[in-house]
Amino acid sequence: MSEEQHKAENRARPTTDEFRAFVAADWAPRSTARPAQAEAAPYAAQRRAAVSAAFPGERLVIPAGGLKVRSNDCDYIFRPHSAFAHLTGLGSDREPDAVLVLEPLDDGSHESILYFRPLAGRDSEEFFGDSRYGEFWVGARPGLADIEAELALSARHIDEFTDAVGKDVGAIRIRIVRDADRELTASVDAVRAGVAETDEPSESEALREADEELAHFLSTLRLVKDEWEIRQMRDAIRATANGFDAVIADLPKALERGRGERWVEGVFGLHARHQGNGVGYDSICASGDHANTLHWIKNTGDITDGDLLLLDAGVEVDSLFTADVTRTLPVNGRFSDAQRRVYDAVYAAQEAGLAAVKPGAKFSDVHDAAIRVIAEHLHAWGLLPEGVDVETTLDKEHGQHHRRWMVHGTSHHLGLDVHDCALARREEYMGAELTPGMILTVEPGLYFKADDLLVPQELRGIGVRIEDDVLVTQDGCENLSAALPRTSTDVEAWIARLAPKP
Ligand SMILES: [Mn+2]
Repeated sequence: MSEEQHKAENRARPTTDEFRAFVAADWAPRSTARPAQAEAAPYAAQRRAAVSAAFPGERLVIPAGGLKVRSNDCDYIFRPHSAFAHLTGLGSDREPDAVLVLEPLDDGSHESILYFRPLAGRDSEEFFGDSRYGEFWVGARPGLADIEAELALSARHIDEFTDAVGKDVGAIRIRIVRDADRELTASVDAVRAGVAETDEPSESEALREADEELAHFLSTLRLVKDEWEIRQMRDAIRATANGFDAVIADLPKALERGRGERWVEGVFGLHARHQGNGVGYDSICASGDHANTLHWIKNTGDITDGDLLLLDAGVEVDSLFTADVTRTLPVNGRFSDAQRRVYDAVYAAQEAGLAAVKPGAKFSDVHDAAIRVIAEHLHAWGLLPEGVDVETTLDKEHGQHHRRWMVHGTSHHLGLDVHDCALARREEYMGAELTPGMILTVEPGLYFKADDLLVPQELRGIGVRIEDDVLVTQDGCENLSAALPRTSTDVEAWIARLAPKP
């Protein structure tokens, strides 16, 4: 019995044979209709083929991960590991404890096998008695034939996994994505070591390195998106734009009710949950000086007349692809002169960054272009120290004074994870050439903290970021989030349209 089950045991009711027979009987037969093949299935198959080609003759284990306890016998909503989602096409809340195995075949290719927990019979204790997996508690799951039809791969019961993964151990190299499921990884480690517990440190180091090569490959496999992934991103961004519209329409209420940041978080979250799986990361709803705390997700503050509201939020669609958009909004509908000055500087920096997004340019060129404009404004406003000009501050070894007011990078890859392709090495990321199909953010900002004595009084407490999601095309880029107004005057018109003054 797991600890979670044990904790719920004090509320369990004993059952009799008579009850078990009663609860198992007289249900309509289950449907024999199989689900249609998922739209994602052929794309997932192509990705698995790329993995297969890179690791011929090896057994590759990609777990979905298990349910995570929130407290006692309550779990968080399940989200499969991104590598698993990418290689199966399975999205929100599917399939806890499942494991994808690429099993090597004699011809050098692999068979894709999904080990998972299929629907239990109505004559089982699980059917009515298991609050974590039972049909009475969490609903029916697919059967083996359902999964095979949906995903176009082989499916087996999870109970067969342990024997299958250990077959011909020693003769076949096994690699596993380690961070998806700790327990399962420990069991596979034990299988590989051929012992019940831990093995020699040097050997386990070699195993770990082999596993890291697999994780790295799977992460970089997502650098260039296929057409289906690009469609998911368009959907996520469209839903995100709707969420921003809803927040703006509700700004008067956010000001009225107090704890306005929470109101904004809730309104965006409502639309994220309604149109997609939810938010792709905790929304940053930062009003006034809170905008200068880069990851302000507490969202406990009021929103008051005259504030700028920095909203950094993205809808994650059912396939788990997420948008990541930021707009900075004058909550009363008009930028003050100082706010507009900062906003327009950030806008100019973003324009420079967007112009740098094209095939053949380096990823880091986008930041270099944007940060130069930031530095130019800081210099023109007299904020850089005496004797530090634009070239000096941009010097990577001796300068960097501008980073006091924009310490973060301008771009990251975006996709299944908000910070996608996180295991790519520096030369594959910052140092790599932009390639058609890549999707990245362009998000410069300027942050003048309320207690920053180096900046003039009128700029203190102003924080601005503008963030868009950009697809690299054959000859430049497409701003996928262009539907959200971006210039200071367009932002004012947007607010006037959706939250007109009475
Ligand atoms: Mn971002």
